[in-house]
Order: sequence, then C-alpha cells, then structure tokens
Amino acid sequence: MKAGVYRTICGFCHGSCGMIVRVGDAGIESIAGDPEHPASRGYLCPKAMAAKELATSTDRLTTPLRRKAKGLQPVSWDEALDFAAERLTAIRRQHGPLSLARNAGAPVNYDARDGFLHFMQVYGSPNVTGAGNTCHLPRFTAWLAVMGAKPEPDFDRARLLVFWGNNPVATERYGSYCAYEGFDRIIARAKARGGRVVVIDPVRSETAAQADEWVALKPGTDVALGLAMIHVIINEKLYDEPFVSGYTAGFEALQQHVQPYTPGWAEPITGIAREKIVELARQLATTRPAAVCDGNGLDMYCNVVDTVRTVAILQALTGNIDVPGGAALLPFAKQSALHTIPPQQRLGYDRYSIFKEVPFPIVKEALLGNDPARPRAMVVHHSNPVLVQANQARTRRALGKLEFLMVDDIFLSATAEIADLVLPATSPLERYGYRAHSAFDRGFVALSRPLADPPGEARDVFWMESELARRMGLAATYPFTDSRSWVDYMLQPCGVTVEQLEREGIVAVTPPPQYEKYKNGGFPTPSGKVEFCSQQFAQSGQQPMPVYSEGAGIALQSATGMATAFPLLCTNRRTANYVHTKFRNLKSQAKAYPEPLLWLSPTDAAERQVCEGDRVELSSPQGTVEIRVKFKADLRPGLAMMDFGWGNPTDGLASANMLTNDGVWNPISGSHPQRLFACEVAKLG
Ligand SMILES: Nc1nc2c(c(=O)[nH]1)N[C@H]1C(S)=C(S)[C@@H](COP(=O)(O)OP(=O)(O)OC[C@H]3O[C@@H](n4cnc5c(=O)[nH]c(N)nc54)[C@H](O)[C@@H]3O)O[C@H]1N2
Ligand SMILES: Nc1nc2c(c(=O)[nH]1)N[C@H]1C(S)=C(S)[C@@H](COP(=O)(O)OP(=O)(O)OC[C@H]3O[C@@H](n4cnc5c(=O)[nH]c(N)nc54)[C@H](O)[C@@H]3O)O[C@H]1N2
Ligand code: SF4
Ligand SMILES: [Mo]
Repeated sequence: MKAGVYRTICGFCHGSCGMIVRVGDAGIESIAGDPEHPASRGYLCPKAMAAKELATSTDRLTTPLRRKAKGLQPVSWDEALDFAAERLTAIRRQHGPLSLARNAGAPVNYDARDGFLHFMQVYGSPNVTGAGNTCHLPRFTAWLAVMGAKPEPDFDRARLLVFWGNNPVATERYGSYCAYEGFDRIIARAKARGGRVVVIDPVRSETAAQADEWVALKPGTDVALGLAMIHVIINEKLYDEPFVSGYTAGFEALQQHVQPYTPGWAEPITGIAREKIVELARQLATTRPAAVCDGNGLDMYCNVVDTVRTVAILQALTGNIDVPGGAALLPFAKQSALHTIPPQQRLGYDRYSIFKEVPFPIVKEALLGNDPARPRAMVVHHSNPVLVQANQARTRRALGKLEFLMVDDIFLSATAEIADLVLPATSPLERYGYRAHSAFDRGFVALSRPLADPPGEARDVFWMESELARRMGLAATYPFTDSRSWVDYMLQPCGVTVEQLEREGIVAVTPPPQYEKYKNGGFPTPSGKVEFCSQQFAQSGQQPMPVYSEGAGIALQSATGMATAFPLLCTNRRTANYVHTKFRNLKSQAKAYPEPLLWLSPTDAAERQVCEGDRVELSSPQGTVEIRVKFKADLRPGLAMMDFGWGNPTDGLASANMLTNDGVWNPISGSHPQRLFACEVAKLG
C-alpha cells in the first residue's frame, strides 16, 4: 500500500462512519474520524480503533481449510475451489438448484450484505436466509404492511423523540440507512432545543440513562402498550384528523378493534400504570413533530411484527409521517440487483410469503426433520449462525445435517469450526466496499478501500464466488471478478464509479428530500394509503390488524409450566464494546470488556446467596452456562440480563443462545423469543 492519508469508512457495524487513515511504510499508522463525512461528522467509536489490530491479528485465517480425516486442514485455493465446485455441482445434479441455501449475517456494510448473493442467482436458488429473522427485517415487514416503506426519524428536528426498544447510545444505530455522529450528542442537542426524549425499555440502558423519561415495561409486552396508546389517541380524538381522513384506510375497523385494549387492560400486562399510558399517548399526539424510533429490542419476540405495526400506526395516527421532525421517506441510491429469482419456489413460501427471505427456523427445522425439500448445501457468508440463532445446540445439529457447509470468514468462528470448507476472507480494510446512506440533506455513497495487505492468502469474497462459478461452468456473464469491479457494477444505476469515489470519497446521489409526497403519489401500499388494516396480511391468512396474544414468547414460564424450576426471566443485550460475536479475540477489545456478565438485581442475588463478582451457573430449559455476576440496582426483581455475543472457539465463554428457546417463532418473520428466556441462577462450587 502506498504511504499517504486516505478517506474511507469503518466496516465494523452499520454505522459506516467516515474514517481518515494514515498509512506509512510499515502499514496503518493512525485512524481518526472524518469531519467531512455528512452523517458521522468526525465521530468514531472506540471499536474502530481495533481496525489496525484486525489487519495484523495472528488469529486471522490465512489459507483455505478443508475437512479431512484429521479435521480442518490447510489447502491451496485451487484445491479448495475445485472441491467446492465438485461438491456443489454433484449436489445440484442430484437435488436440483433449490438444494443450495445462503446464510448471511447483519448487513453491516454492503460487502457483508452481498457476498455469494449473485452466486445464488447463477446456481438458480431462491433459498436466501440468515440473521434476518433476528434483525430489523421483522420490523421492516411491519412498516411495509402499514405504509409500504420504512421512514427515517428526523432526530435533529423532532420535539419529541421516543426510543422504543433501542439503545442507540451504545449501538449508534437507528435507521436502515443512516450513520450518525454519536447519540449522546444527538440527545444533548434535542434537549438543548427544548425537546423531550423518552425511552421505552425493560432495563435502564445507556440511552434510558440520558433520557427525560424511562418507561420500564415488562419485556415482550410492547404490543399491549402500543394497542392501549392507539385506544387513547382514537377515543380522545387526539389523532390528526385531516391526515387520517385523507391518506389512511381502515380507520373505523381500527377504532372498533382497539376498544377492548384499554389502559386498564394493558396495566397488568405491561407493568405500566394506566395513568402513565394515557399520559404517554397524549404526549405523543400533542407534541409535534414527534419521531418514534423502533429498535432491535423488539425484533426477537414472537409478537414483533404486531408490536411494530402499533408503532407505525401511532406514527401515522399522529400525522408524523413524511414531515420535517417526524419520520420521512427519504430518497436512496439506486443499485444493481444481484439476485432476482422469484421467491415462489423457495422453502416455506406457502406460509412465509410476506417475509423478504426464508426465515432461518424454516431452514433449520427442514434440516432437522429431513424434509425432502431441505437444502443439502449451505454457504455462510459473513455470519455466525451457530452463535446467533436461538438454541445453539439444535442449530449446530441442524447445520451438521448438511451434505456440504462452506463458510467464508476472517476468523475460525463457531460456525466455521463445523464447516466442510472454510475460505479466508479479507477484512474491510483490505478490500473495496461501499455504503449508501439516505440523509436529510442529500443521499450519498461512500467508499471503503484497501489500506492494508490481506494476511496470507485471504481473498475478496467477490473473487471467491466468481472463481467458483467459473469452475462450475456457471459464470458466462458473471458481472464482477473482485471487490473493485463489484463496487463499479453495483453503482452503475446511480452513475458513480470507483475511480470517482477514490477521488472524491463521498458522492451525493439523490436530490434533497421532499416532504408530504403522499399528497401527490399516495403510499406504496395496495390501497395507496396508510393501511391500519392490512390487505396483504388478510390475503395471506394473517391478522389484518395487530393483536395481543399471551403465547408470544413472553409467558414462557406459565406456558411451559416451568415456573418453579426456572423462576427468573432473563433478557440479553449487546455491549457498546463489541458487535455481535465479533472480535473478542482482539486484545484492545478484550481488555476493555473481558467477559460476558450476568446482571442481577441485588434482591434476586441475595435470595440465592450470590455476591457481586461470583461465578454462577445460569440454566434455562435449553442449557447451562457459567458466567460472572454483576449487580444492577435498577433491574426489576425477577428480571436478569445477560451479555450476548461470546462463545466462539477463540473466547470459549458463555453464549446467550445456549439458553434461548427455538420452539416458537413469529408466524411471519420466524423470530424466536431470543431476548427472553426463563432461567435459574445457582452459585458455583
Ligand atoms: N440472543 C441473542 N441473539 C442475537 C442477538 C441478540 O441480541 N441476542 N442479536 C441478533 C442480531 S440483531 C443480529 S444482526 C445477529 C448477528 O448475526 P451475524 O451477523 O451472523 O453475527 P456476527 O457475529 O456479526 O457474525 C459475523 C461473522 O462474520 C465474520 N466477519 C467479520 N468481518 C468479516 C469480513 O470482512 N468478511 C467475512 N467474510 N467475514 C467477516 C465474523 O468473524 C463473524 O464470524 O445476531 C442475532 N442474535
Ligand atoms: N456496539 C454495538 N453496536 C451495534 C451492534 C452490536 O452488536 N454492538 N449491532 C448492530 C445491529 S445488527 C443491530 S440490529 C443494532 C441494534 O441496536 P438497537 O436497535 O439499539 O438494539 P439493542 O441495543 O440490541 O437493544 C435495544 C434495547 O432493547 C431493549 N429491550 C429488550 N427487550 C425489550 C422489550 O421487550 N421491549 C422493549 N421496548 N425493549 C426491549 C434492551 O434492553 C436494549 O436496551 O445495533 C447495531 N449496532
Ligand atoms: S459506530 Fe460502527 S461504524 Fe462507527 S466507528 Fe463504531 S464500529 Fe465503526
Ligand atoms: Mo442486528
């Protein structure tokens, strides 16, 4: 790499913050925030500093690994790709093109989103699955049902900000598209201009600690709160009448539907006093403009789609859609499509047609049940399904049933460890990549570029897939051969090239947003209006309006009759120090937060003679782990909280999904109750 100072973006989480990297003769010398990045404005979180370490970590995969009699063995790229081509060709010949599934992880940057996706196209398989059932897609599905699109909250102009099931001070994340400059700054600015910040969360998170108000509901009960707030706003006639009568459909049905859902009904379910529910509803309806920001704290429950439909309905009822300071439908970069196979033939389409991919549990159960339609091979790209899906032991067993499992990763993850073939990938600092953002001024694209040499024989995923397709005779028209040509291909529709991005770093690709577009064009739903009562859901045999149901994965104890053996409920969270299961093996990271913790209320701990710092056995009906206890005085007694993300071979520590339940899931998104399990704690020794 030529010495110099380069503008790039961080590839470690969805934030994709702008970075300025100084490269010297010996490699990367320094990393700093890019003050000219329109979204992150100079901000970088401490995780970005680990980039240097990532490039030089001795744990990196440096050659392909093929499973042989003695386990995974280093092999050449030629042997690895010939082996993959031979296995996949044979499986395709015997079982047809639907036999391959692709599992991808959180689409943190677009290189993570896209690897092996076009390969699915040329192989002929619609069976795309992954972490989508756990992450934002369930919420996205709910917004699509209500208004055909997912709007972006206008944090810097809202007078009321409601963070509902998210913790952006730790995760830097709200929207599908935007990067931000640190939510502590955004919250401070909101308060300084006289705005109000409310957080709805069962635990006092970092964001709740900075808010004007923390609404501490019982986990998994948000749909009851949402329905009761709709009840109040409709019955007190606090809704935006012109918007509702002009641009929505199904209001009368909704009005009737929510009559039983009174604040008094919701009080024992949610644990929030009825007066507080009324006050919250009034505040939301009368403070204009307001933005309600739903988060990942809602995704991993069986009722997620209905919960978030109530959030979307509240945003619309109060007239806060597509207005400055509310939530806006922002323009976005046009990009090439890599996979256009119609979904009709994909696994489980008869029951899961609304969701944008095959929900992971459908693949898992097909494998475990030897379903004749099950995939026989899987490629796992930038993902760690063994650790991130519910009930790890069963997930591992399901993946063990594949005839061929191929994983591309930068480390030997818990999933790579059980693969037939492991392909060593480049890290974001060793390849080209990009990220598109919507924004309240101009939507833009930003480039990330190779600034360090890949270790050993680590290669771009886009090279891997095009090379594999070539060896299988499927590559007649493969549109790219490496990460650079992939970026060029993806950005053709918006007329931007890598060369231009290398020169300019960041290129605006959309006009400034326009508001109240629905006044001319309507909403992109079947009726052209906001649908309080979803036509699409009704046609697919789903509830047209959100409902509350007991069995949504919250009443785990009473539902399974295990209240005596597992009297506590445990939620789990991501820490600010790490992204999912990544990078606990990097020294700077491990030093800052060395092990997962189990957070207990002092009352629950005392009842079990557990002291702060003790190591305990934490058990659920699914499994047992050992973990250290820390007290959290503001936890509701009966509720514990565990840190999520450990459990890779490189750390060997407690994994949350050893304990989560995969026996139930949302009928649309396949979301398991991964944020909550019944448990008991016992002192070790
Ligand atoms: N109990 C519980 N379960 C959860 C969650 C929770 O809060 N609680 N959160 C859920 C959510 S929201 C999500 S998004 C999922 C996350 O699910 P995943 O996205 O599958 O999880 P990650 O840990 O991010 O896995 C990414 C893998 O990619 C590898 N990797 C990192 N960089 C690169 C690269 O540049 N190239 C390649 N090829 N590989 C790379 C990492 O080493 C890692 O093994 O987990 C979900 N599961
Ligand atoms: N540092 C860091 N940043 C990340 C990630 C990471 O792993 N680490 N992951 C990235 C990814 S893929 C995602 S999806 C986002 C997620 O980021 P966010 O959307 O901010 O979600 P989380 O931080 O997972 O959880 C938010 C809050 O939901 C709460 N919660 C749990 N159960 C419930 C419930 O039943 N109701 C309500 N109302 N709240 C509940 C939790 O207590 C937690 O405080 O973060 C992204 N950014
Ligand atoms: S918030 Fe995410 S994208 Fe931004 S610096 Fe931190 S890890 Fe990187
Ligand atoms: Mo996620």
